[in-house]
Amino acid sequence: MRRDRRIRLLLAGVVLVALVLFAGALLAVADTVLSILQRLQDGPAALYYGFLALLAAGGALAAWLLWWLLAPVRRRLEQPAEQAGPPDEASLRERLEAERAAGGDVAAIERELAELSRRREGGRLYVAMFGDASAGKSSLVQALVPDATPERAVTAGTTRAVKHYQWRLSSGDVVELADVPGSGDEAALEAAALGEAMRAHLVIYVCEGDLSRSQHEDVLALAQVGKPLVLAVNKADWYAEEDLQRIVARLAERLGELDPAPAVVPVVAGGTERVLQPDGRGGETEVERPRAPRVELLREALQAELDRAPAALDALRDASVFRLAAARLEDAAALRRREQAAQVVSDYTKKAVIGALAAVSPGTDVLIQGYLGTALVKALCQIYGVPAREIDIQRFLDIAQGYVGRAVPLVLAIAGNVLKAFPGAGTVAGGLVHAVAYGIVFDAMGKGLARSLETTGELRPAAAARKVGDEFGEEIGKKARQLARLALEAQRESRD
Ligand SMILES: Nc1nc2c(ncn2[C@@H]2O[C@H](COP(=O)(O)OP(=O)(O)OP(=O)(O)O)[C@@H](O)[C@H]2O)c(=O)[nH]1
Ligand SMILES: [Mg+2]
Repeated sequence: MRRDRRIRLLLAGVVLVALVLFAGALLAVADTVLSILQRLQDGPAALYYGFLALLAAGGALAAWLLWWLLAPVRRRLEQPAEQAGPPDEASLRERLEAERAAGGDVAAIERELAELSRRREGGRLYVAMFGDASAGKSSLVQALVPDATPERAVTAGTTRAVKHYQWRLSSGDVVELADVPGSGDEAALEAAALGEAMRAHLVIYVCEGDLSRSQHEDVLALAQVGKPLVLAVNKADWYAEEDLQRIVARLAERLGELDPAPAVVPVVAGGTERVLQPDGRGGETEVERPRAPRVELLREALQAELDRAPAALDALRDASVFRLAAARLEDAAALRRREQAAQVVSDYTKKAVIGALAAVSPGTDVLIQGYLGTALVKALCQIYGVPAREIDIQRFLDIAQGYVGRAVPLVLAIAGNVLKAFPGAGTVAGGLVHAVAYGIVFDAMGKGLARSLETTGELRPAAAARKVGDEFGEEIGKKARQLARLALEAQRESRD
C-alpha cells in the first residue's frame, strides 16, 4: 500500500518536471518562430509570402502522406453478379460444360435450358402468378380462366406445385397462365414459385393491400431482373372505395421509382360471400355463394403489357432464365467443391495418420510443415480455383502451426483417452496416440482452410489459419474415435 503511494508521488513529480520542461521547450520554440517571422516580415514581402506558401505546401504534403500511409486499404470488390448483367447463352453453356467436366451435377441446369428451348419452340406467352400464401392466386387463375379449377382454400399452402392453364385473351392469343405455390412458409415451394416467375414473360404479383417489407423486397427483386410486372391488389371487397383508391395510389407511388413502374390494379378474385335470400315463406335465410369476380382492370393492364413487341418480351424472359441457370450453376459448383474438398481432407487425414505411424520420432511440425501439409493446401486451392503461391502456403502453414501447437496437449489427451476405450488397443503406445493426434490436426487444417477458401475465394494465410484454430473446438471427440479406429486398422494391417 505504502509502496504504491510512493510510486504515485514519484510519478507526480515526474509529471511536474515534464510539464516544466515542456513549457520551456514551447516558449523556446515560440520565441524562435516569432523571431524568424519578425525577421521575415522586416525583409522583402516576396520572401515572407514565399516562406508561408512553402510552409502550407509542406503541411499539405505531410497530411497527404499521413493519409496515404494510415488510411485503411480498400480491396477492389468483385462486381456483384446483379451489376454484371445476365450471362449470355454461349458463355452460360461454356460454363456448364466446364462444370460438368469438373464433376459437378449439372442436370437441373440442363433441364432448365431444355425447358427454355421447349417454350421458345412453342411460341406461347407465359404469365405466372406470384405472391404470399393465401393472397388469392388460385382464385385469380379461376377468375381469369373459367374452365380452370385449381384448388383454393382458406388455409395457406393450398397450391403445392406449379400448374399451367391455357387462357385465351380477348385478342385471341393463348397464354399459358401458371398457378404457383405461395411464398412464405416452405423454402422448396417458394423456390419452385420463383423459378416459374423467372421463366415467365410476365408476373402478376398478387397481394391483399399495401406491401409488407418482405413482399416489397420480392417485388423489387423481380423488377431488378427486368421482369415485367403487374400488381394485383386482391380482395378489394374488403375495402371501401375511397380506402381502396388510397391503397392503390400509395402502392403506385412506392413502386414509382422502378423502371418501368408496374401497373397497380385492384381486383376481386372471388372467394365466397354470405348473403340474405328470400326463403319462400316470407322470411329470409343466409346463404353462402361465390363472390362475383372483378378482374377487368387486370385484364386491361395485362393486355397492355403483352402488346409489347414479342421479341422484346422473349429477350427479357431469356435473360431471366439465364440468370436463374447461372445461379443454379454457381450452387452446383459450390456443392461440388465442398464435396471434393471433404474427400481431399479425408484422404490427407488418413495419409497423416498412416505417415505418423511410420514416423520414427513424433513431432507435429514435421508432418504439417512438410510435404503432406503443402500438398493438402495445394489440392484444396486447386478445387477452389485459387492460385496457391509458395510464399502464402508457407505463411499459412507457419501461422496454422501456432494454433496447432496450442491445441496439441488437448488433442493428445483426447486421442489417448479415446484409444484407451478401444478394446483392441492394448497398452496405448505413444506412436498410436500421436497418429490419432496428427489425424485430428490434419482434419482441422483441411476443414478450416476449405471454409476460408470457400468464403473468401483466395488464400489468405492469417484468416485461413484462424479458421483452423476454430476447428479444434468442433466434434473433436467424435473425430478422434473415427481416427482411432483407422489407426488401429492400419497398425494391424502393417503387422500382418
Ligand atoms: N374476400 C375475398 N376473399 C378471397 C378473394 N380471393 C380469394 N379469397 C379467399 O382467399 C383464400 C385463399 O385463396 P386461394 O386462391 O386459395 O389463395 P392462394 O394464393 O392460391 O393460396 P396458396 O395456394 O395457399 O398460396 C380463400 O379462402 C379464398 O376464398 C377475394 O377477392 N375476396
Ligand atoms: Mg393457390
